[in-house]
Amino acid sequence: MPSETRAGTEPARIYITTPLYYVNAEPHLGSAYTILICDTIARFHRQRGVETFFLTGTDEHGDKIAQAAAAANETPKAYADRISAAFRSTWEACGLTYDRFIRTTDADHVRIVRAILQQVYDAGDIYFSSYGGLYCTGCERFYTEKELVDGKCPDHRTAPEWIEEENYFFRMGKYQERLIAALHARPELVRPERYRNEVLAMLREPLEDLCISRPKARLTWGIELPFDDRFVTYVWFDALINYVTAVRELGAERYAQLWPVANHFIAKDILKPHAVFWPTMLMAAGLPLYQHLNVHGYWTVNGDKMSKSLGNVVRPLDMKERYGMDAFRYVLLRESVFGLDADFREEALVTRINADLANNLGNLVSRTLSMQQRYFAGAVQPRSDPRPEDDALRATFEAAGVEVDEQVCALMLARALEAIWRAADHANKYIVETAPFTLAKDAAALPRVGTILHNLLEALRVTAQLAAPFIPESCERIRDLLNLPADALALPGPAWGEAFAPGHVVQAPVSLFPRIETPA
Ligand code: ME8
Repeated sequence: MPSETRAGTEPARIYITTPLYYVNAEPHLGSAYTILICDTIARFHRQRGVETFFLTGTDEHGDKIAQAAAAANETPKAYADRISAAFRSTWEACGLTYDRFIRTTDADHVRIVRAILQQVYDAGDIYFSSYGGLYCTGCERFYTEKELVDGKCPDHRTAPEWIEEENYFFRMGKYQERLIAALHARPELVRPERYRNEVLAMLREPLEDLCISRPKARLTWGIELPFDDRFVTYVWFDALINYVTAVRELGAERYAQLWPVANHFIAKDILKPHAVFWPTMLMAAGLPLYQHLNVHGYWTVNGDKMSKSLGNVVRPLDMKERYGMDAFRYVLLRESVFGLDADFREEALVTRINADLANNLGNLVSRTLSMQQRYFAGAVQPRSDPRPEDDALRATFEAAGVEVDEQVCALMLARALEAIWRAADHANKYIVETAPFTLAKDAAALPRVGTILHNLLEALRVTAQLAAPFIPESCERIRDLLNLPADALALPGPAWGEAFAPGHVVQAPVSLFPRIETPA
């Protein structure tokens, strides 16, 4: 999804990935947020006829998982099977439209990791050496003294252990200059810009080689190195390769088409592996770089870091049950700016649902359909005698369409939603200004009432079309209420005024977004 993309010139394809979530925790607000962004962007492109491939899955090897399995009294495989299945069933219940759910224990992935390791080893970019260093088990990586804060891992706030052992190393340092050059040649390789700047700042220090093995004496839960069976692969060298595995398995032609349009979505916590380890690994394997690494911020809950110990973990299925999936999607996408941190508060969510979904969009649907029912038994009337206010309404929706395209391509999903809701707001004001409920008292004015309602049905159709990637279920219900065929929300679709033939019957309203009453 190049940002230079504009309406009408979308790329013919896009490959979208979430991180592969560790199976040491169940799905939560954070993992849900990234996959919801990906799902929205995948739906957006699909709706415009762009071929999309959307990947998610689970990261299952390494110390962290082996320890979580031991704590749960299970074998690592049985444990990974169980939690991976929980991710899959949660995402399915959330209606997410990924094309493959990959597991790092999948046979095709293991085969491709081993093939790439062998290739990089044969090319001389992996060597054997002894190394002593400060190792954080939480991060599964060695830290330099400089990276520690008060002698502790900045993420886990625990003191790393000194570990000395023989291991295999990837000559990552060799690729430092090439990586810097790539970041300069392609400024949008890592975006938004603040994260590109962070990566460039990391690269001002000499880039050390990367330890990519763990001796089996310490860890057996991993992919065995193809050139030394006494070692397993470091979990990041294994997991990152999933992005290639998934499209290689589609055959040479689709791989060649999809890999160059790879768009990874992650949060800032895993910037270094994705912006430094991964591109240098790709260079060593002789593969092109991804198109964009899209980095979003971190969610807190009521101002606190989300954690099991604080008991403030927000679960997507609880939110779905309490408010409906679309409402949860809407609020996460509307209340965050891509790249910046955001804070989740349930009261703010309720306020948003009531204001934007129940009042604004919900009212527009119910007022329009109930008048259509009351005055014309649901039958659409011809549009006649257009007035300036009718043209203004159409122009607002046309402009919203252009803005949605631009904002989604620039990852500004909240701004895209704002544009749609501004248009819906205009439609509500159009009802007040044109006052069809007053005009309808005069039989001679009924043709004008028919025209106004026809315009409002168009407003509903276009709102559903534009909002479909964000709140898909509700937009399908609107389409259904309008009695339009299954493909009616695809873009570009018919021009304004041409979607409803006179005599077409629409349904009576239902409440799409009930108001949420909060205890006084
Ligand atoms: O890092 N706010 O997996 P992980 C926003 N297995 N996003 C959040 C979040 C929060 N509070 N918490 C988590 C791993 N995320 C590796 C990835 S990829 C080859 C391997 C989301 O389960 C966000 O996408 O710790 C973040 O980058 C990811 O979960 C980390 O997931």
